[in-house]
Amino acid sequence: FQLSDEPSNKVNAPGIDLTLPGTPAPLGTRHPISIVQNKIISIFNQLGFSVAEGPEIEDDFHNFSALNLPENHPARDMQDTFYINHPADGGTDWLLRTHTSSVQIREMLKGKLPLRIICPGRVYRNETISARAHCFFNQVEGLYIAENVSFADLKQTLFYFVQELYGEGTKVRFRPSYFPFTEPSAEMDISCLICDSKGCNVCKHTGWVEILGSGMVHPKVLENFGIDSNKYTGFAFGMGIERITMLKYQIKDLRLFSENDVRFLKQFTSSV
Ligand code: 2U9
Repeated sequence: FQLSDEPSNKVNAPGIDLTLPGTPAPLGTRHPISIVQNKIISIFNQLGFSVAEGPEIEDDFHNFSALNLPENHPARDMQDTFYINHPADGGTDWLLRTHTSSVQIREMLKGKLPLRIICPGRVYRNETISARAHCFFNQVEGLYIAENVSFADLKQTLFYFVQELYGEGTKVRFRPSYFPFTEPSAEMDISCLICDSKGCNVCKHTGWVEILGSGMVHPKVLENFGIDSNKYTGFAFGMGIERITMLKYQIKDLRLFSENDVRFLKQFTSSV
């Protein structure tokens, strides 16, 4: 190898100008759902929650029965399940998970307590596609089981989450609700960020928008796994990431998330 002071012929060739800037490499951007999912994960990481993942194709036990939703329970109808029956499987009723609670069930089956996890992932429901509904969407569900976990812990955890995600000063309120897997159950609203609670279409002129469901884990769910519900208690929550993202960025149509139109996608930037 020899160093040469002579510039190469190519560099000197006519029409070549080394002072011109290079061709810019097109940079991709993260999908808004990924941006918000990463943000949610990092907030709950600060609170000691770790991420758990599981399969999208599930069986009846992990998606329903283990969650206090026995066969013929009317609440099963609420979820419009996609079933997959393949004769080669010897009649096993496979289904596409309708929530990521099935992942929490898999973690509970490992038998280690305390448990403090969040489960992000895609879920499926047989719904007609519109601006407000889709047959697949993304959820983050959370579960915390330990000794002395109270409803006050649930409220403070979700309050902190909202301050981090939507900004300090965002108000929250809890309304009583019903889920088969939690008792008591509550839905949480935040003060409307679109109109500063003055009243608009998004909050239907109430000043509040619902963002998640939550509750204390039903003792029956704990007992299903041999957990002593007198010694251990827990709280759980679930939210749709699309909904959270639509509120954060004022996106009006759910279908934009799955159409892959770059004019939409390139508007989002993130540090994570
Ligand atoms: C276990 C025990 C309890 C998870 C929960 C909700 C309330 C809830 C919905 C929000 C909007 C689903 O995406 S959505 O349609 N979820 O309201 N989810 S409590 O409860 C659990 C989970 C696992 C073992």
